[in-house]
Amino acid sequence: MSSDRYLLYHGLLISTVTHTTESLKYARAFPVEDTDVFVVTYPKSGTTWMQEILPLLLNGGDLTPVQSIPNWDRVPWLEETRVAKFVDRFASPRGFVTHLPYHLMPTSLQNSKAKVIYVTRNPKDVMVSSYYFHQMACFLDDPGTFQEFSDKFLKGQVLFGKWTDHVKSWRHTELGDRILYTTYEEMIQDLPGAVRRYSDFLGRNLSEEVIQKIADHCCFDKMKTNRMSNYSLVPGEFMDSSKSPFLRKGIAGDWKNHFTPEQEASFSAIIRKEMEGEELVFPWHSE
Ligand code: PPS
Repeated sequence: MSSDRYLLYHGLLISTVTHTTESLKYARAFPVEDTDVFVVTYPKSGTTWMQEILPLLLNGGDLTPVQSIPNWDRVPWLEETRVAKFVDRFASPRGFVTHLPYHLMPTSLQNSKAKVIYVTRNPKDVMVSSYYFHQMACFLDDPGTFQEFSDKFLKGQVLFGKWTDHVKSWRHTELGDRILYTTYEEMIQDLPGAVRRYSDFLGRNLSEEVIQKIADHCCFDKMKTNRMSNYSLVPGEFMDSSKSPFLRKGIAGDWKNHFTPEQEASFSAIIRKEMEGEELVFPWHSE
């Protein structure tokens, strides 16, 4: 592993291209406002998708921000360096994304009234998506073979550590009804239904017409051609989309095109063992 590409923060590997020790400290000390909304994801679980959906939920379906502001400034990552530069000018209600585990979130979150939407995705699809992302993101180490990357993924030697630790950390919070759990697969299956659930959770009370407008705008094909969301604004020296586009396939179950039956069995057995006792039921369990 190339040491200048990553820093270690509480045992988690984090990219130095967008984070510093200071930005991570900043996130921890961040003064959360009661109206803030945090979308939390393990990487490659639907972050960019929610950066499209959330502003539309918060502004009642006005497409202006998603057509004029890049996703990373529209709904910034709490832990990245950029956020400190413009957060003072950010109008409430503010939307953030973060890949942080619960215990590294701002200490002010707990006593605020801020809300959290936690998005989970089938770890096998997360791994596949991340494998391609490592091929196109020039600031990350080459993933090696699929098997090598899968081994690293299961050991947590990847960005933001182990998938299982992340998911578990967010199941044991003191946030009560201020956290909503959703999945990438729920969005794939019924995007208008998912958007309606998020709208109700955030108390937005949006009409069916607006819900449908948001869902229509946030479909994969529209986002793929939205220059503010498809990462085409990022210079080729950082992301080489000829190797793999950032918005790659946008489906559930692509793992079936990549895992051998043996790889699938051993991957699933490890995840199942680490999730023992959690009694979580995810859409992909019935596959
Ligand atoms: S990151 O790097 O953590 O911000 O990546 P993240 O945005 O979480 O995940 C990228 C994957 O999400 C897919 N995506 C979508 N799928 C379906 N519909 C929509 N609208 C959508 N937007 C993003 C994206 O294609 C990546 O998944 P894969 O499987 O690689 O296609």
